[in-house]
Amino acid sequence: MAELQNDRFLRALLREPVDRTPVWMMRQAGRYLPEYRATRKEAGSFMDLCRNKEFASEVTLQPLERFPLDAAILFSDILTIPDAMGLGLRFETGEGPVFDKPIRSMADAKKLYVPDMASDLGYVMDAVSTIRKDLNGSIPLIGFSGSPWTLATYMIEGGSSKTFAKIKAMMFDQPATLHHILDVLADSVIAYLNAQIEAGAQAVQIFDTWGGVLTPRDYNEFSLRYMHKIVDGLKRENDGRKVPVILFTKGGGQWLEAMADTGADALGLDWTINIDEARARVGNRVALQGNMDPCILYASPERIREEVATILAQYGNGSGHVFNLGHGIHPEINPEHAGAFINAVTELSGQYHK
Ligand code: 1CP
Repeated sequence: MAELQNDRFLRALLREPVDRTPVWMMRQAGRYLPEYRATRKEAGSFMDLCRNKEFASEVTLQPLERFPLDAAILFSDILTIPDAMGLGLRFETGEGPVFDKPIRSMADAKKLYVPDMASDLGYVMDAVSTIRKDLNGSIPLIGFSGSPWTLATYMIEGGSSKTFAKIKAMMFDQPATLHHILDVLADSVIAYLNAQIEAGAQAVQIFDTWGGVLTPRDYNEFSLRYMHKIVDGLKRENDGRKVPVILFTKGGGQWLEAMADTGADALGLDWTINIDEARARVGNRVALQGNMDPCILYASPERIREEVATILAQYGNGSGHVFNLGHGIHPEINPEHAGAFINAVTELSGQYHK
């Protein structure tokens, strides 16, 4: 495999020296881009977009044509795993994801199985290898998965939730059922991410979007424990290069030390913690990714640049920082504001790496 032209993202995740702070945006391919909306229309539905490797590659590359990003992320979704388990996934317009066959009992849970990566999820691996080919050695490709806890919220609630009433009732009243579900999911995520790595993903991120709704005790028992199992089961090197693992728990700022104990290479931060404090707490154990409030992108380009400067100064000198938003970019954001953010990072960060 040819050398990467730009590997500062992978180097920063491993806390190796870089010339400037690398940057990418969660949800960088998506609805805020008119070209994405056009391709999605052409594809028909969101899942049709994910299942077609040419379309998936096209939308992955769209933000790279606009902005000098240091990483690409596979265009897919975290819900591909429960979909492959036969739960009947639909994306309703304006309503988000819906599962026709949610998991509510031990009898339902016992029917779950680890999907076959080739026959059930081969389309994701085809997208990974197509994107790698189309990137042509320019920047690294990130693979991803949801955390078992986050996937289970959708599978048990039957879709998005604000209260997490059903999964929490199961957690309190039928913990053995929930543990069974989480265990099958952890094994599925290990197989899924290893298959993405073998297909060409050069780093992987675990999205624990809903871990932050748990008490510290429940976070340890129902989310972190399974992410630890995943990190232990991942292939950490491929094609002669380390494959860094990023763990992102939204709302997880209070648990960084425990998250670092999993052996992940980097932790994703949302905007509810100061990055200098996070750095002081984790020391040299992990790199940090984040953590600008995505709502700053509604402000003026000048204000966006100021915020970038503040976060860069807070992190301070040296490698180990990947600049990102603290969560995904919102669909209403003006792409020019996203550009102002990315340019600010590329222009202002060199001084911290002399
Ligand atoms: O076009 C559309 O209408 C679909 C919108 C959309 C997009 C663009 C969905 C449905 N998924 C995606 C792509 C996606 N999802 C990516 C790749 C694109 C990129 O990052 O550039 C990734 C990494 C995800 C991950 C994902 N999906 C997460 C974890 C990250 C996060 O934002 O917290 C979650 C929670 C989902 C579930 C999901 N899929 C889609 C929607 C609208 C949702 C969220 C539903 C909810 O809020 O509960």
